[in-house]
Amino acid sequence: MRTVSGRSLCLKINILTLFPEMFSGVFSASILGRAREQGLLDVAFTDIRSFSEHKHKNADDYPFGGGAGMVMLAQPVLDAMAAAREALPGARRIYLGPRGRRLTTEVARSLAREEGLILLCGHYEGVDQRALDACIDEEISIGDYILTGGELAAMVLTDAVCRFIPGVLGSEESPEEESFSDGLLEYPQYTRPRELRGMAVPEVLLNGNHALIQAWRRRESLRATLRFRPDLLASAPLSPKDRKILEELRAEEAENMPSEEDSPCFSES
Ligand code: 4GY
Repeated sequence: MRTVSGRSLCLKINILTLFPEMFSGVFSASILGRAREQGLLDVAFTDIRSFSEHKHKNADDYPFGGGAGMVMLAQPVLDAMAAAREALPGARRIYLGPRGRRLTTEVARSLAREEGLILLCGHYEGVDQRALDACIDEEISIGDYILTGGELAAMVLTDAVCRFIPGVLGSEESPEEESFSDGLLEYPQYTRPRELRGMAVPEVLLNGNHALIQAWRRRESLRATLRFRPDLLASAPLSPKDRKILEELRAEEAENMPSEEDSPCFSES
C-alpha cells in the first residue's frame, strides 16, 4: 500500500448499526467498491444488537416520560463503541443526526484526513442521550430532514469523504475540479453522438481548442451558478474577468425576460 510520511492512505471506517445489511449494495458497486478493492477504503461493521445483554438481544426500549416510538439502549451502543475503538483507537466518533454540523465539501475533505472514523447510526426515536454524551466526538447532519435511521446518512458521508482519499478518483479526475470545490456549480457535460434528435453538442467542445473550451466552461459554470445558486456567488473566489462575464450574463437574462408591456397582466389598464 502507498504511504505518505509513514501513514497509510487507507481510510478506515467502522459503522455501528442495527442494520448492517443495508450497506452491502452501496459499498460494493462503482467507485466505493473499487476503493475498497484497492485498499484505499476499509469499511467494517459493528452490529449493535450483538452487544445486547438482554436474553432476547433487545436493543431498544420505551422512552422514559412516555411518548411514541422506541429509544436505542445505551448499553449495547456503549459496548459496540468500545469494541470499535479497540479496532480503531484514534478514530473520530461521529453520530449522524439533524442536530449536527452540516456536511459540506470542507467537512468531507477534513474527515478524509482523519486516522479513522466510527459512524454511529441511530434508529427509531434516537439513542439514549447518555450514550451520545459519553462516546460521541461530534454530530454531523446531511440536511434538514429526518430519516428513519442514520444508515443512509452514513452512506452519504462515506461517499462524500471517499472522493478525497488520494487515488480513489482516477488520476485524471480531481475532487477539486467539480461542483462546489471552487465555489461554483459544474458546467454542462456532453458525450457522443454529436447530434441527437435535433439537439447538437456546443460547437466549441468539438474543435479541440483547449483555451476556448476552458473559457466556455468557466462561463457556463458562472451561468449555472447565477441561475440555480446565486447565493454561492457571494463567497466564490471570482477574478475580475469572472465578474465581467457575470455582468454580461445578467444582461442576457434581463434581455430574455418578457418586458412588462408584453405581459398580459400589465396590458390595457
Ligand atoms: N438528517 N443527517 C440524519 C438523520 C436519522 C435522529 C434517529 C440527518 O444525518 N442524519 O435524519 N438521521 C436519525 C435522526 C433519530 C434517526
